[in-house]
Amino acid sequence: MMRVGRRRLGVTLLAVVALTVGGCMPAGATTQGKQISTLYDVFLVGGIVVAGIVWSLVTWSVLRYRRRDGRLPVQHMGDIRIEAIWTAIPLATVLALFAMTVITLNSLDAVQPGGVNIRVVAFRWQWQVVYTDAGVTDTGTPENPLQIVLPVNTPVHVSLESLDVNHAMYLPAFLFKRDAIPGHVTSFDIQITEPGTYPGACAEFCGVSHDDMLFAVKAVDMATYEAWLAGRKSGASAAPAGSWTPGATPAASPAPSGIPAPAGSTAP
Ligand SMILES: [Cu+2]
Repeated sequence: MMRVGRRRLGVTLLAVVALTVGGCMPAGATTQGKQISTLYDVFLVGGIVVAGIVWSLVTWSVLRYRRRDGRLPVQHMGDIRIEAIWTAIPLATVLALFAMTVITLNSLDAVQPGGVNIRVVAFRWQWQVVYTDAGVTDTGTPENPLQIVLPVNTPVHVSLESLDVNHAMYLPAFLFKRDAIPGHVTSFDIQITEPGTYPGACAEFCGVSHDDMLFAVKAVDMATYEAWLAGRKSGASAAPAGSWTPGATPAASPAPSGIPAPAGSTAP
């Protein structure tokens, strides 16, 4: 009876932990984000197991070997076997986590064949995207934040640059943040798995209007993306139906005056 009760308590605790972890940890809306999420989960579960072992042993030894009747418990000095165990287990744990991290990082940095290319340019205080395959450019404004339209289930090769100071491209739903550094092109791949609109922002304090640097990624299926891009080439509206900014007029926003367009862009 007692054993059934304990088992139920154990199952309930596990369910609570699983729900908490699931609720706190977004899965990532890209294949890369999902890999990062899996790595986070491994670290979190590993941390919970280690904390459980350490706290249990400390609590047990404090209670079991407390001073009783004014006398110290039997004192032990040096035990090679135990010392080897408490050195080997943490070492193996850290090495395993290190190996998994390296494997995940290499996988994240891998460039997939095919796909579409975009150049994202950060400047004080907006974003610009150049769809390099089509020669189409969009620039955000505070009133009309940039919306980067991308196809789902297709590798997207991103070249990220800055025209002035350090900015950072942050997309929480992708579990992704990358610095935009002046004079340095940062390249990475993303592959979005779910259609949807994902808000992003500059995550590097870059000056007085840093908070204007909002943008969004709108992920659509390939057919919609290609039709939209073809429409843009022939001068149609900038964003497909369902733009993320309520009330915003979908129109190609020109680069603000005084902001140099990146080399090769077709910004007006
Ligand atoms: Cu910025």
